[in-house]
Amino acid sequence: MHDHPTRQLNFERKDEDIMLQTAQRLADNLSTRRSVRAFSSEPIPLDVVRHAIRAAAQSPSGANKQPWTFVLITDPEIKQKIRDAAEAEERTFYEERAPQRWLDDLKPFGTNATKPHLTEAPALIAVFAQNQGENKEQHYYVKESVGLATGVLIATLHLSGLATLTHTPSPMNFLHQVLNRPNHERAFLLLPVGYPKEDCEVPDIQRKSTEQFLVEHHASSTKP
Ligand code: IYR
Repeated sequence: MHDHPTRQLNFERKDEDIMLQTAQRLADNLSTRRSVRAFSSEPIPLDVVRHAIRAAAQSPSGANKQPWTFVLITDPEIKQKIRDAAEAEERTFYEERAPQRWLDDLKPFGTNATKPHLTEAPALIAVFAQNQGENKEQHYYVKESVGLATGVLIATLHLSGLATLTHTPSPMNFLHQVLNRPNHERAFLLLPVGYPKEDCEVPDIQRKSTEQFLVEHHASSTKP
């Protein structure tokens, strides 16, 4: 007996061959995900985005507080306001604030203060983290929780056939003002969403190989 209410877990047990096939296919598919900076302005099915946001909101969170808000924007006027404010911030970043080492690290991406994707992409999702609840309830592991949800969002959008850019203009407080968010929220990430422009090119960069990021420990009798 528990001292808290419980209910039956809804869990589907799968055959091992299906498990392996599923994991392999998802990993292969996700290996084609790239951050896209050149978007077609072709409209996208917004219900796909809404389902992806719903998928994101199923992520685990500290004490199940679900400390996230997703703002979906297609209004061209709001996109323009966001672009203007983001570009103003980025100009000071590229011209004044960024240390040379950071600018050097960004060279392979060819980024600069001009952010056409913010008006060209048909949709923007602004992700907000709730520092605390609406009525000042305590929230826990807020950045971790919102980061997890954002990962699920990006993966779901990709697997559904939409490209994204993980964009973190810094500082991003302008999003709070432009989108008129309440005090307990702060901007976490801005995600342009859409189809890539025809003949879209991406930086020629590589991902690490599995042995570079996976460390395993097993009982010595366990053979790989
Ligand atoms: N926020 C700037 C700079 C920038 C920083 C990192 I770390 C990136 O991975 C990419 C860009 C910009 O958006 O241009």
